Amino acid sequence: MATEKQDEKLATDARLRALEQKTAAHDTQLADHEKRLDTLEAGGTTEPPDTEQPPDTEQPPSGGGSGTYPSGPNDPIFANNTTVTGPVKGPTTITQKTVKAPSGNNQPLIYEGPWTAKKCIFIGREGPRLDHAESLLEDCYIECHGEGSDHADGIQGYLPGSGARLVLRRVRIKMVPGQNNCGFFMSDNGQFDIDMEDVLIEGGEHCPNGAIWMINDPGDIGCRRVRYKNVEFRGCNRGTAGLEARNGALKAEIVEWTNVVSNGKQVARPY
Ligand SMILES: [Ca+2]
Repeated sequence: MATEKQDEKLATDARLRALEQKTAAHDTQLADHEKRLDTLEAGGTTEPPDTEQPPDTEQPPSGGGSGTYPSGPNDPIFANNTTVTGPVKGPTTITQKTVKAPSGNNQPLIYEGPWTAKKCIFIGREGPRLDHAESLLEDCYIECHGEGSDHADGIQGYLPGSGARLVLRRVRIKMVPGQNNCGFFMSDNGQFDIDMEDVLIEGGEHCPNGAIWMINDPGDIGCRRVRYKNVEFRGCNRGTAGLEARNGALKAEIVEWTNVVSNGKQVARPY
């Protein structure tokens, strides 16, 4: 069971990571400026500095994604849902629930797996959390936006070394403007096994770590296995559809790569 202290540590760790990323970006910019200054002082000319890519402001039309995920919170499949106040703690199975966090609460809307959610809506500051064993989202809509000092994720994986597995079938994740981190964030050496079919993750332009982040570093393997079938990412700006192995880290095993779309374009299987 997570304690408040553990939760505080998660929030602190997330803030530290965000600051480290900002610091690294500033170091790169500073080095670039120094190099240009050296060149100018030596009588040379320089190109204008690299500018960051502007965020995506338009949502491109579906570029071949499945289209079989829920259309939104008003999709008829949710017509008989009953509302519950989160967070929901597992192990548990919930069906036809609309889970909302109480005011002021930024706990994951469902966590302490294994958990299963079918025909559910999750709306709040922090989406479902993958931690233990195998969890399933089927016919679900998730909408998140962070507040205050949050680092909100549509779905996050957190439990170092857990090796937990998450299966998504017909799931739509929407990040709306706020204090967000990422649409789908697997990190902290969770070594997760991710299986997605008929999934849309959008709102990456509202997240500093994009629509999906499953980037592996040595000693920090967020994802060890992935299956993508009919998945679409909008505003994705990290790795190849979220995947990257940096500095010789383990490459995630790709079980299947079918119809992977990022910002309206097919993404080729990287290896
Ligand atoms: Ca988070």
